[in-house]
Amino acid sequence: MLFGRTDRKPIVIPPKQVKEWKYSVCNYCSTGCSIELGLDDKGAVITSRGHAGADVNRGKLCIKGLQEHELFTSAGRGTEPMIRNRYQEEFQNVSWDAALDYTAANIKRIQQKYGRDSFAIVSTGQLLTEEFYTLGKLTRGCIGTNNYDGNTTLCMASAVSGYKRSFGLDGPPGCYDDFEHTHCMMAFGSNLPEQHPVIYWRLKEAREKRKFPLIVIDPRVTMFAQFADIHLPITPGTDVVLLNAMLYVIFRENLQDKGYIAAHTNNYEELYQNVQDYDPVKAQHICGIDEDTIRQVARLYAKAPAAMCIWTMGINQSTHGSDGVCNINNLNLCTGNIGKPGGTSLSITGQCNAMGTREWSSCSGLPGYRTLENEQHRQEIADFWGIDPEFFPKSRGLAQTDIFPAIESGAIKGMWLVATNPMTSMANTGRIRKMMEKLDFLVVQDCYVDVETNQFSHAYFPAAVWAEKEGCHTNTERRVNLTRNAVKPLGNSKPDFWIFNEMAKRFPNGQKIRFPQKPEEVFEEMKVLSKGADRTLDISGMTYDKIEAARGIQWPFREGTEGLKGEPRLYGDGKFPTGNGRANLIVVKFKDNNEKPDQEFPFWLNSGRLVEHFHTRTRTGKIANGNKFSPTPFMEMNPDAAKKLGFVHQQYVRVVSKRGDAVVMVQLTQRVPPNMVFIPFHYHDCVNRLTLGLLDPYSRQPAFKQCCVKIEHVDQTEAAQLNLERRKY
Ligand SMILES: Nc1nc2c(c(=O)[nH]1)N[C@H]1C(S)=C(S)[C@@H](COP(=O)(O)OP(=O)(O)OC[C@H]3O[C@@H](n4cnc5c(=O)[nH]c(N)nc54)[C@H](O)[C@@H]3O)O[C@H]1N2
Ligand SMILES: Nc1nc2c(c(=O)[nH]1)N[C@H]1C(S)=C(S)[C@@H](COP(=O)(O)OP(=O)(O)OC[C@H]3O[C@@H](n4cnc5c(=O)[nH]c(N)nc54)[C@H](O)[C@@H]3O)O[C@H]1N2
Ligand code: SF4
Ligand SMILES: [Mo]
Repeated sequence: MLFGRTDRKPIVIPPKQVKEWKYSVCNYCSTGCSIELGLDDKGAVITSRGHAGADVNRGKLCIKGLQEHELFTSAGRGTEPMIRNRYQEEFQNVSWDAALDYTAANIKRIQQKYGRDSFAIVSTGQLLTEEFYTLGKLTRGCIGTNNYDGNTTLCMASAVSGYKRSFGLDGPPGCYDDFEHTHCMMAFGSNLPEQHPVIYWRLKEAREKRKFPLIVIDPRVTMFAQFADIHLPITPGTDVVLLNAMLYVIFRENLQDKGYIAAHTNNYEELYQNVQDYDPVKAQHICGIDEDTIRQVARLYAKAPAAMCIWTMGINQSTHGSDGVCNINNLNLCTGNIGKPGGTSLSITGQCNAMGTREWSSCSGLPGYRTLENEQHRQEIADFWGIDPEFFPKSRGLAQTDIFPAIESGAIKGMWLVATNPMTSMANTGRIRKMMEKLDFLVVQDCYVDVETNQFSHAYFPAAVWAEKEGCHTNTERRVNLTRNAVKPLGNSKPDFWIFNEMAKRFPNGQKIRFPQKPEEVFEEMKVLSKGADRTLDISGMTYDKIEAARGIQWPFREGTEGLKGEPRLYGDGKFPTGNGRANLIVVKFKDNNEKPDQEFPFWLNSGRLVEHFHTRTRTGKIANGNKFSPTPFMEMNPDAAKKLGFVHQQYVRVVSKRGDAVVMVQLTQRVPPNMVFIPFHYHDCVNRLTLGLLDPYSRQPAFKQCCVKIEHVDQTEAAQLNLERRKY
């Protein structure tokens, strides 16, 4: 009874009398699938389908996209603004004006008493780009706090930082079409078939046409690893060592692209010297991949006419995240594999619009990849918005992972959380809870009133979701795509865009800066700011209608461009925005700084995702069958390790780290090695009670995937009871 479905319902295929189809883009992962929403004659969304004419997904959707139309009326949606004086009191439903006034007054009170930066704003990768730009205007231009960041620090920050260090600018240089041209692919720390199923389908199709080697680097035998030609079960956190050892072999055997290196890179000598310390004979003992395999893979990669790397969280979420990205770029620069068809570094982005926030939200700088450190950029934006440039800080403030500790130390007193759920998604949630409790004032803006962070809030703003709104997303391959407004926001919930506009009216600069009433007008503003021959992120040739007609357009797409096709790749001309036009080869050294298994805590704790769930399950936990595939928090464990400790399949256990404990059900599988366990991070009060989250020094991204634990027996009846209690969906 405890495992599996509790309320069985017969499968009923609903009659689907669609009157109209509305164009949209999936709001989960960054693959960027085009979805058509089917509306009945009363205007209700009753079904969805993948858009057959979209280049990205060509009619396909994964399980999450197929069920996404059920979101609009799913359980737990927030429909009324609410406020309270203390976080343990009862909430009161109030009007939007009252909730906004109350929040604005608290922001001002805190800023006046403790300084502007004492109020923090933490956002997300899941709003529409026009909303990000508007939030940036509000935060940078009106509220004026420098402690403004997004959950992309938990996600893509290392990729951003690595791109900037290597190429001078953020932005993935490759695209999905590269699969059609490559002769060798290395995939680092990505479980593509589960986490980006439609990108995987594109890759699979390309490999069926033209067999090329796929090398998957992952400590687990993931689904992706099972489909690979070569699987490298790397020791956690040591990808940089493998890459340095590959470069050692490539230089030793003269396989590098000398012409490309000479014409288009800086710092080759230093890189060459550094990798001399990473002879595979030595490196194999650190990264766990034997010396012959390292040589074989290095030769395969360097000799391929075009070779590419993709990567996701196995690289980014590491104390060497930014360095790992730079080292992937080093490999590609040294083999002449940047900006050519099939030869590239392509970060697979996480959230649907993590790219949009990087481009336009002003989280780490100013709109359109401008920086706070650059005086000219500050002036340009101040002039465009009509405010004094002195209102802007002259360098970036804290990242999300530094904002939370600043609550602990007393520097930050108030916070606005927009579309993120740190009580479940940040490392060491026991500590995060204390920080949340310490806040003088917290406002939570989320589509779901039952989101865990709301337990600690003083004000709650019910947000509209997905196609209740209108605007753009940018996907992994820089493709800007459009969601048309299909339905009205549920109840009294409002688009995030509207909420930001209304909040702006409550600050003096909100009178000076223009806040357009329609997302499309905001897009026009962004186009103006994106224009310029020296700007890579140029969207000035796009319009909503063109985007919809093309089913998404890749940037750069400059004003006057004929047709509907943007640039598929960046840096094809070998010119990089670094100052002297050359890419930087970055010296990467391995520091052995992770918490590692020892006698007391003998297992590596790894964490990640499942295909049927998205993040903290505020959405997928409540719709269709998603929750029925994995109803119980579980842990993958190797059968040999379990046998030694006397655990059997489907037994509950307590997992303990130096931070806390979590009760999970054991799933015995050879997917993980005997010294590792893996727990999906979707469940509240689960894996992030255990994680350490050491930070990458450049990107401030947490190493969610490396720490150590021990495993203990628990009373089965008690554990089952606990599990029932926390199953709210
Ligand atoms: N179904 C579903 N899809 C999603 C999401 C979701 O929640 N659900 N979330 C989206 C988001 S925001 C993101 S960021 C992406 C994440 O997409 P992925 O990064 O593909 O997913 P994860 O499962 O987090 O991690 C990938 C792999 O990294 C491996 N790994 C751990 N440590 C190391 C290491 O040291 N080196 C290497 N090479 N690998 C390591 C893990 O074993 C794991 O299999 O997925 C996106 N897509
Ligand atoms: N242990 C471990 N922890 C991890 C990871 C891991 O691999 N392991 N991965 C990390 C990564 S890569 C990520 S990206 C983070 C994700 O962490 P979070 O961002 O905290 O997770 P989500 O559940 O996506 O939270 C998004 C919230 O936004 C709400 N929402 C959705 N759409 C809208 C909207 O349009 N408007 C508003 N206002 N709200 C909306 C949702 O209901 C949800 O509550 O987790 C990180 N945490
Ligand atoms: S692959 Fe990603 S974008 Fe496509 S339907 Fe699935 S979750 Fe949505
Ligand atoms: Mo992510």
